[in-house]
Amino acid sequence: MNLNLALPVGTTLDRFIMRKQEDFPYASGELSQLLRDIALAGKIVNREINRAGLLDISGAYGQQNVQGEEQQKLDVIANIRFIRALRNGGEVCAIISEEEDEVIQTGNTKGKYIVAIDPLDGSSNIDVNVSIGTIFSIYRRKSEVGCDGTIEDCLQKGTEQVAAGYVIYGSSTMLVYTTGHGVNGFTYEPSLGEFFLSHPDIKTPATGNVYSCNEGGVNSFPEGVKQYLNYCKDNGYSARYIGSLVADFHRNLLKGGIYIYPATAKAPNGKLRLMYECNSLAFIVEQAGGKATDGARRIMEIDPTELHQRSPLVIGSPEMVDKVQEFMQSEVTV
Ligand code: P6P
Repeated sequence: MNLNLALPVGTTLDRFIMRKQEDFPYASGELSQLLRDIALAGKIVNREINRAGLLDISGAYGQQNVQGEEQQKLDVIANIRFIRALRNGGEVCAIISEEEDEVIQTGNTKGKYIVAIDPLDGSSNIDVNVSIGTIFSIYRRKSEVGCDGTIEDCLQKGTEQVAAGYVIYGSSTMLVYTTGHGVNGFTYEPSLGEFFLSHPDIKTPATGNVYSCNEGGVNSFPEGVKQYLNYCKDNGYSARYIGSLVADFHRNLLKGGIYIYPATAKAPNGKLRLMYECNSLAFIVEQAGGKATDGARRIMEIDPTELHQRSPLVIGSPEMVDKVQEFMQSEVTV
């Protein structure tokens, strides 16, 4: 199988998916169709975001989500759009969404896949025109087809992911995803309604000099994280924190760097969600040569027990993640 067949920049997403499927003679096309369904929803959400300032769809929705966070109108719209695309696509039997308390059964009992999704992460940035993103993971169901997805189908370790990706709605809109054979980035051309391969076979630099962390909570950070942040300052690193995970992650993925959201007094288990933020980005970063831990354990080895459980996250260039771990371990031995 020529998995590393390099397709030229400018290849459309559709053609890329089709050619990659040819590398798997037994692939029956469902995962390919599922990726297309996600791309379609990303195009629709992109259009809504770009019009938000003109229509009354920005700002708060007036309700809170399962996390107790103020839902933004575009959060709700994105959630509806992705659920509808996945339901209509027919490949997904159940969905975990940041915006929904419980598992969403799509009614596609023959669907082979589960999707865990944050439909619009960083949405508090919508009104101030900062990049935001959709983050997703795809798992194969463990239960037999023919019935609803089960909680066991949904609570799978990150190592069980068959695909993961994100859509970043920024100065340009990009879809970046992996199916376990490298990471590829596609840039959206709205005038043509197509995603085109623009970042083939993304590899993250082994190290970098950018650290992304909200140091407002530093007084309650673990000692090892505090020491690592001081190490960054002593070595003249640059602090870059957009407050939008997908934006910080994407920059660090391409240029090298590290994103840290540790356990804090306000978020004793970290703020970010394991199933549709940490695992998704961990799969991508590992496929690009990077690392993702909770400060000690590999993110993708964590056994989930709750749909919306949180985890501390240390993710990015492998040498930088290792350095954090060094400080965290020395904290333990002190
Ligand atoms: P804080 C957005 O709410 C988010 O989930 C990530 O996108 C972002 O990196 C983080 O939380 C920001 O959290 O506590 O720094 O405002």
